[in-house]
Amino acid sequence: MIQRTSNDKIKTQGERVALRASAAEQIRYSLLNQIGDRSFQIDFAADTMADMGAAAIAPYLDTQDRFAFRRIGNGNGEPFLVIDGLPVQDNIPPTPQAFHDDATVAFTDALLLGCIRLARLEPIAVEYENFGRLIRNVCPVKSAAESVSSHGSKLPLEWHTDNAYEFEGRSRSASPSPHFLCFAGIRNKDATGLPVATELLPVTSIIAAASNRLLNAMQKRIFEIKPGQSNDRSSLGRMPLLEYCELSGEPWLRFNANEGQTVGTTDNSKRTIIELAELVESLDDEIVSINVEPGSVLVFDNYRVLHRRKFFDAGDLRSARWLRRCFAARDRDHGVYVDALNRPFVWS
Ligand SMILES: O=C(O)CCC(=O)C(=O)O
Ligand SMILES: [Fe+2]
Repeated sequence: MIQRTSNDKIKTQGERVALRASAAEQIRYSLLNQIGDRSFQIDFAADTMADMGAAAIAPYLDTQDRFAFRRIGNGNGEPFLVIDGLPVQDNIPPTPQAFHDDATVAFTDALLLGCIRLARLEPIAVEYENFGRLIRNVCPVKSAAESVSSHGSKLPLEWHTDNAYEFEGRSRSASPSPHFLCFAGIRNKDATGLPVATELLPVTSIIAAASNRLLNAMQKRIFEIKPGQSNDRSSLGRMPLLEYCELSGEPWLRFNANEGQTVGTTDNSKRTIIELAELVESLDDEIVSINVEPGSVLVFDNYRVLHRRKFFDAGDLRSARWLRRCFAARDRDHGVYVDALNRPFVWS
């Protein structure tokens, strides 16, 4: 879907699936029926939960909706997909402090995983973050309020790619960066009752605004990529920021504007990082702002958009903003398993 902006450029609005108002109750009924009185351990039962969620949603999609799911998973349509109109879970527990019993939100998780399945993507976790658990609670955590992470709130999360390592399909020796980030909304209000946006900046918008000199420098192997605050993986040296996908020709970017995350080791690389950070800061008109509300799911291509979240006042932590987040890949076999048999979704 596209929209013309004031300067007559085409601004992406992403792939969209808006379910009919009557669908939500039917999806709820179907999913509750499938879940029955069973309890699910998501880290072992993600495939079953994805099947249930997909089976509940699929009958209410029209042809255009199905194509939208296919395009996002193929990595060659718009770089993000928003699904609206899903049923909202009953009996939502208080917002956790980082971790909690995942079984309490199995209904929401099944819908999130169902969307991932409908996009023909594979849910994955990484050993080096979130204790290898498949789904992360993106929520303000008291002890992490000032961290630059999905558990923080007081500081902005500046424009970034999550876990910017090798791209999917590029390296056989290490697990790639998560190709897709997928979020389901459970609560999304700050202390004043306003939603907290997840902001996206398409890589194509950055490329369009960059000088040739900057684009050339971004493709050189002169950058060091440090791990995010939420993980302890080692840093990667001699990486380019910009590469092009061999299959789709789409530009893929790895970048993190948070202090000390994407580092230059030469004058040229240091200058390039400053220039790129200034450029992305200047592209206000290109930002797409998504509120991941209860009943919506956001899937975005972590290689084709940067994302950020501004600082916010979390308010009472028990009713604070809470998203469920899952990484997804196009192919599970592109990653290196920690223990494929016993931990079937976890890459090292
Ligand atoms: O809080 C958000 O909207 C985004 C958080 C984020 O950057 C992440 O979970 O990777
Ligand atoms: Fe992130």
